[in-house]
Amino acid sequence: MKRVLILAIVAATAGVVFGGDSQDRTGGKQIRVGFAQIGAESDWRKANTESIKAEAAARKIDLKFSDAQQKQENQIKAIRAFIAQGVDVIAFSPVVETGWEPVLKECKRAGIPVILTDRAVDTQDPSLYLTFIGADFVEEGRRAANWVVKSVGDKANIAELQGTPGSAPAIDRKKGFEEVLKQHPGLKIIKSQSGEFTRAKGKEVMESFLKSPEGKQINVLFAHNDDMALGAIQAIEEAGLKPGADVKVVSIDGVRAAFEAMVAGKLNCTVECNPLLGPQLFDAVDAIMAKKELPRRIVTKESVFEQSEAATAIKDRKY
Ligand code: GYE
Repeated sequence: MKRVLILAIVAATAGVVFGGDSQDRTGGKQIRVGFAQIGAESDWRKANTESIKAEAAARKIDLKFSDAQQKQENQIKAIRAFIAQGVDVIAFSPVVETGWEPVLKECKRAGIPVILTDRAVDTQDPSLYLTFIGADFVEEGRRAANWVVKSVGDKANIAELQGTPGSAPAIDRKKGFEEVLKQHPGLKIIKSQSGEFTRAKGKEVMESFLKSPEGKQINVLFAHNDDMALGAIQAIEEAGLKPGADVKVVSIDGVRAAFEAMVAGKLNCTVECNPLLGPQLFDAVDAIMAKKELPRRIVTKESVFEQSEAATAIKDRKY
C-alpha cells in the first residue's frame, strides 16, 4: 500500500493540553460559539459542516451556525450578528483571502477571540485571530504535480480547473502545482479556468476546454477539488473520450465519490484534504476557555491515494 501519512499536527507551543469538560470552566454556563460557514458547494464542505455540528453537539456547545452561500458579505453579516449576541468564540472559514480586516477588528474590539478554520486570510496584523486550523494547500498542489511527474512523465498538456477565485485553496494549490512544473518544462498548462469548486461548473468548463482548438491535445486534468473533477469526467465521457486513460485525472480532497470514480477507473489520483476539523476546532475552543495558549497554526493530517489502492482504501473513508 502506497499510502503515506505525511503530516501530523504541528503544535508549535509546548505544553498546550487540549480537551476536558467544557461546562466546568465556564462555571456551568454553556459555551457559545458562532461559526460562519462558506456554503455547501462540495462534498468536502458538507463533510466539514457535519463534523463541526456533530462535535459541537457531542460537547454540548451552543453552536450558532450560519451558511453564507458562497458570499463574503453574508459571512461578514453573520460574524457581526455573532458579535451582537456576545458569543464566547467566533470561528469561520473565509471564502476569499482578502477584505476581512474591518470585521476582524470589530471582533477584537468586542474582545471575542477568532479561530480560522480550513482557509486563511490575508492580513498583516497577527493580532486579528488566535489560530488557523487547516491543511497546507501549497503542499497539496505539489503532491498533485508530483503524481503527474511520477505517473504520466515529463511531457503532458494539462488542463486546470481552479477553485473559487481569490480563495486560499485556489491560490495555493495552483502555486504548489506550478512550483513543481517549473522543473519540468515539458509539462504545460494549456487551459486554466475557475470551476468554482462545483460539479456543475467543472463539467461546463471542461466541455468548453474540450471544444476549444487545443481541446484534442489535453491529456491530463488537474482539478483543485474532486467535485470539479467528477463533473469534468462526465464532460470527457460525453465527448467520447475515456477519463482515466485518454485524459488522466488528478484532483484534491479525497471524498468518497472520488474513491468510487477511482475504483471505476475514471479518476487516477486524489490528494487528501481532511474536512473533519470539528474535533480540532473545539479542542481549540476548549483551550481558549481554559485560558491556555494556542499554537498559531494547526496543520491537519493528510495522504495521497492512487487508483490501485482505491478499492481497499474506500472501506476506511469517513466522508
Ligand atoms: O477543497 C473544496 C471546498 O477550502 C479545502 O473548499 C476547502 C475547499 C475544498 O469547496 O472542495
